[in-house]
Amino acid sequence: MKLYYLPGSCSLASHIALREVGADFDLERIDAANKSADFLSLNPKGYVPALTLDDGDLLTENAAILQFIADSKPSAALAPAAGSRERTHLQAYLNFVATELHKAFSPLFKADSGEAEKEAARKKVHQKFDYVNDLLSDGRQYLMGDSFSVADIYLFVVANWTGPTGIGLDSWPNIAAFQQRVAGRDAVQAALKAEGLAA
Ligand SMILES: N[C@@H](CCC(=O)N[C@@H](CS)C(=O)NCC(=O)O)C(=O)O
Repeated sequence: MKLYYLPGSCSLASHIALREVGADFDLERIDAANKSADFLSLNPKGYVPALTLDDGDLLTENAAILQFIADSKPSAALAPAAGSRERTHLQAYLNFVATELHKAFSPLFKADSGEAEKEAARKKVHQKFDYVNDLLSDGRQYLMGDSFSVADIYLFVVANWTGPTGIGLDSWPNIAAFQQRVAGRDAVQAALKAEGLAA
């Protein structure tokens, strides 16, 4: 298996999940500003994460890759059983992080976003994080309760973007505590280190 990635981007979630399940994988960093013809012919979508499997198949889309990785090692318990009601809740969280939170941040990382667009993006990020902070206010450790899942990995990665965007986590103490909990995991530290991001 090989994971194509950009340091600290959403592909970090797939990277962490691979380490959580103890997968045997290679990493290849892409050059976002100058994507190689090889990468673009492999993945015409042109973005990461992209995971090539040993039989040559290519998986894309973080929410799908994360579930594939979780299902590759059920004993790691990173996702409820496929087909279960709980799995649908997990998919809802993955979808929320991907389409609401992740995409809310996008204008803040684009060089051509204007200040009005960035301000609207910050407002949206605040609304989404208010929701997550409220969710975590019932004392649960993770999105699904006390069971750590691939949705938490994705949330951790996106919440980390409050650092480089200057948003910070001061407004959301429950998310800040969640970040500390997830950051303490060996797989998370190993992935951050491998991407040159460890503190
Ligand atoms: N729909 C995709 C979006 C992936 C995505 O936004 N990837 C970003 C990094 S977080 C990327 O590769 N950006 C570089 C680019 O698009 O050139 C998914 O959920 O996996």
